[in-house]
Amino acid sequence: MKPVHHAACFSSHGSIKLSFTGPLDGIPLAAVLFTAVLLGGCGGGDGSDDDGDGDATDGPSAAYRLLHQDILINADLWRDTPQILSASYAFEGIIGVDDNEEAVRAAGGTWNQAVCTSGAEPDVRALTSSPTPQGVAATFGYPVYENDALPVVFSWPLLPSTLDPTDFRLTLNTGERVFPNVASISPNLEYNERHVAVIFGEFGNRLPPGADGAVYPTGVEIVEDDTPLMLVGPDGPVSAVGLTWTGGHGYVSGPTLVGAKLSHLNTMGEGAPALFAGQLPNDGATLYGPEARYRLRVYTSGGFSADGVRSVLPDEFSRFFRLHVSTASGGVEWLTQTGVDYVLEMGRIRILGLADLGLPAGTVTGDDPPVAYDDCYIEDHDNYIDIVLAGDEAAMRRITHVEIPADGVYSAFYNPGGPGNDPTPGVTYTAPGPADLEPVIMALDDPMTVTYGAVPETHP
Ligand SMILES: [Ca+2]
Ligand SMILES: [Ca+2]
Ligand SMILES: [Ca+2]
Ligand SMILES: [Ca+2]
Repeated sequence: MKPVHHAACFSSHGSIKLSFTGPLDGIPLAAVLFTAVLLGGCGGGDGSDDDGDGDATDGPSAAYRLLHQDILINADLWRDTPQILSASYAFEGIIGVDDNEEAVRAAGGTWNQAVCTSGAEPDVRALTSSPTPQGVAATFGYPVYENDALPVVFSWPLLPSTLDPTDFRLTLNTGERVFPNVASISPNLEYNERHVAVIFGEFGNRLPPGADGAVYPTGVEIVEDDTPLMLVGPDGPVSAVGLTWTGGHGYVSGPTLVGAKLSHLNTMGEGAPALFAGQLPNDGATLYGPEARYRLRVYTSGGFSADGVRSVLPDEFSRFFRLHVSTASGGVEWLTQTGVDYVLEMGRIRILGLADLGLPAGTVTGDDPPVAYDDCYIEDHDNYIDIVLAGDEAAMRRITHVEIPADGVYSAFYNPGGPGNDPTPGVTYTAPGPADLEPVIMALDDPMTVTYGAVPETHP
């Protein structure tokens, strides 16, 4: 994980409602928000010393509080009703580890071999998916040490200020009930995302179900705490208390698709607070220009990576995916390649590539070498990938499914507990995801999104 510096202080007292009446660009909003935070001033008015060292006198880190303001812009609704779409025990013991190979391997993580085209040293995120305790403190509020992970994937965006570890009661196969140590919207933190609560805690081990001594979660329930978890639907916030999920074990079966939604490409809500915008902008318009007209966003049950560590690259559509189109005669045509005009009876479809990953190739930031699509590429490692399309709307309406064949010439996806490209012999890593065929939700007429927001009050 890239280091996140505590550059901002933020008063949690008071907020004003914003009503969004016109087109909004997420990037300027992020800049405005960041300015507002700075104007809000620093100081221990809430009794926390905000030094982020995680001692008992600290509240959650300032960065965490900045991230958990209630702002949703053009966030997708993935179903008609509030639901948990998945909550699989993801991976074990690798969250909160010092960023060196020895420590990561000792914790059961992995450390990739990676060579940058530029000759530069790889960012540590290109080498391991294990974040440091300090990195966890920035995005989850407090440091944790060798914790396990579980993403709770919702059908509607959540109201970040209501998200706490006390919202999630897990039942283990032993009958024990546990709560996580921390919870965050990270890494699904753009204003048009925020559907996933990632929780870290002590949930189990890597032994398979049925083995002597195996410990793993069998279910998750949203329970009522002082700030009941809220999801935001078409009529505003609703309580998530009582929602449940059972099953799912990352060492038995890897991540899958839980949604695929086709929309007119719209960058409203792209972006995040500046502290967290290292891989932004990463939208289809930024990567592919004005030809990019449609966004087929896939939503996943866990992190998606070719090996658990390495980023998915914007030019890797055909490595992982194909699209199903229903033809006028009732048959199925597969769209498998980027940069090809598929000419159907009802018009043309061209797959430009993938987005919501990282920056476009060639981008230069500071003293870093230009971004390249290689082993050292860093994406946002969240639960969304966009398949960016050009062509005719009538043809788009014939897209029925996104498929992950995960076989033959197609690679499977691993969550961040996967083996990497140089696994430690004898260590159990998470399993690859299965073949998957996800029906496409048509959102060309009704975009099925919500916007809801408040920003910290400024003090003139
Ligand atoms: Ca809560
Ligand atoms: Ca993203
Ligand atoms: Ca994005
Ligand atoms: Ca993403």
